[in-house]
Amino acid sequence: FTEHVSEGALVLRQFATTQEHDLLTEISQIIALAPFRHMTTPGGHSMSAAMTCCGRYGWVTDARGYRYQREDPSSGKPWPVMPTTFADLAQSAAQSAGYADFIPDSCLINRYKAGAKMGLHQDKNEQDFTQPIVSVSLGLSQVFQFGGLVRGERPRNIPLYHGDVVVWGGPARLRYHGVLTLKAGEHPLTGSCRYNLTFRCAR
Ligand code: MD5
Ligand code: FE
Repeated sequence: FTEHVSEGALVLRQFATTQEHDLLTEISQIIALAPFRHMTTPGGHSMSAAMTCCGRYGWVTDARGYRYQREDPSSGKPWPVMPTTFADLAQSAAQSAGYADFIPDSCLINRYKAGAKMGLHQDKNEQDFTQPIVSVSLGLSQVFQFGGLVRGERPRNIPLYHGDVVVWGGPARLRYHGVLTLKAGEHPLTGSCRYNLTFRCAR
């Protein structure tokens, strides 16, 4: 079932549950090649969410700034290939939301453990803001904050559950957003964490 959160933002509840085991198996294969790591912001803070990537471009942050790059900075090697199950899921979700020509070239995988959060920010390191972003939530639920186009606007809180897929496009594409601190819990498939897959067209 779908929920319209705002103009351009569509929550597809349970859209990814049929592929849940495949998605988690693919994550374990990706992290064998490109392990989760806590990257550093340009301001010198360690991010509380652990991250890795797959696809042609990976999103990275370090003292030099935020950017996309072809190589995993931890290994110097290209990021793992984006699995077909990932790309197919992202494309079919985008298609359901009216973005028939979305071809993600990047997938950021965030792992949140109890206490981890992501402060309000905009995703603006991509070249083409007419392309949507697709996010897939797996494991523990976490409260998503959906803000406005300026940081000062009070965000709405939207809980995201295992299997939920969100398509952020059009006027929602550049909205401020974040996730509140993950509460401790246990999920039968992911244990004590939440994973989020963020599919983007970087170039
Ligand atoms: C997460 N990740 O739950 C979120 C899901 C990130 C990030 O924010 O940058 O890694 S992506 C949510 C998103 C993306 C683009 C636009 C909007 C939300 N929005 O308009 O609210 O780990
Ligand atoms: Fe974001």
